[in-house]
Amino acid sequence: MSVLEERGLLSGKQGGTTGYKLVPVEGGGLFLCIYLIKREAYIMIIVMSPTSTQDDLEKVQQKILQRGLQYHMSTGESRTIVGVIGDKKAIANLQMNAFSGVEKTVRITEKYKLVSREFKPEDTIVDVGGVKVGGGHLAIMAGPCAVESMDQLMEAAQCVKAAGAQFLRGGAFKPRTSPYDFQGLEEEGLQMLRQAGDAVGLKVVTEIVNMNDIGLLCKYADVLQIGARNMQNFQLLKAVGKTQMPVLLKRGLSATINEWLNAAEYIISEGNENIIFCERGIRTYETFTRNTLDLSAVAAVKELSHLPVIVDPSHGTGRWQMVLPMSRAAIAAGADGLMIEVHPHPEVALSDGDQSLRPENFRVLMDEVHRIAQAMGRK
Ligand SMILES: [Mn+2]
Repeated sequence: MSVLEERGLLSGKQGGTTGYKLVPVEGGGLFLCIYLIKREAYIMIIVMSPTSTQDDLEKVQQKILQRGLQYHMSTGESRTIVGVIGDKKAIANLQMNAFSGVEKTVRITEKYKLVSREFKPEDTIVDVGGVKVGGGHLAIMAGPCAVESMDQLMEAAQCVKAAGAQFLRGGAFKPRTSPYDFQGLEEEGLQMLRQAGDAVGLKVVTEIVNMNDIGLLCKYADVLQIGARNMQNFQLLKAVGKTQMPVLLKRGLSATINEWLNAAEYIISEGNENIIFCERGIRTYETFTRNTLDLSAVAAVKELSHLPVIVDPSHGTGRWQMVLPMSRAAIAAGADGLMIEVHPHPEVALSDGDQSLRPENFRVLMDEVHRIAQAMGRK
């Protein structure tokens, strides 16, 4: 039990909207983040410098109390942290940076808090059964748009594994634009995915479209994908947030970066921080490409959040010819990985054949992407 719990200041709940979290800091020590995110609550973190004195600290504490605010203390090995909680205006007027011994203050002003880099400065690495996503690791997810048959899936799985991918993607539940399009093989498709993934040694990524299917999906998948059309299905977001399953959160067709980060906040606020963002293109006036792949979103998310972000240039462009160049660009822009549609025979694919790579082209892609990653010092 921590000091905070002993004093009855906080419940020791990890995750959720009220609690605390210890984050290791480079060079040793721990950074304590306290979060009491009730409606209208406002938080500022004061980081004391390693050379600050007890007198400095007492002056800071006095000032906070004088203004009618509360504080919570954390004394780490190398840093003392003061978490200030209370009225927004009163906190804004504290002007703590002027105080002796204060290294910096961090205000968490955005609506999204737990996903923000202010809350957690270090990159989050999502561990998918031993395969790491984020923190410099390169995650490649590849496979057909939809699971069609065991033969098709095995052929795809073998080829993407041989080329160096770690994840097999494939849709068993397909939320299609038209109700007359192929809707997926459902549980039979999930079984095939698991079987193919296990046979060649790949983790399985597949989409969840209905919160009632969570039990079923958790049984077969390693990563739950929330598709673009469900990015603001808040009930579904909360439901996956109640699990500890890694979640691949695609950006909505017309979602702003702020809305996307808030969608992730729905998941993390339920206690699941295993979230991977996936940029998959947004709708613009351009019609040559299926969507406009927004690679600037990669840089933005990296700045605003500690969570990993990967890129899907297949849906982002809708044209197989553009998948390789945009994959190179995505990795160069700092993406933590790629999601690529690969089909052994794109000409007979039941969905998204136009944007699916043939195995030989996927091999070229993997080779080039690895060379770019290497040049950038990635793992
Ligand atoms: Mn697709």
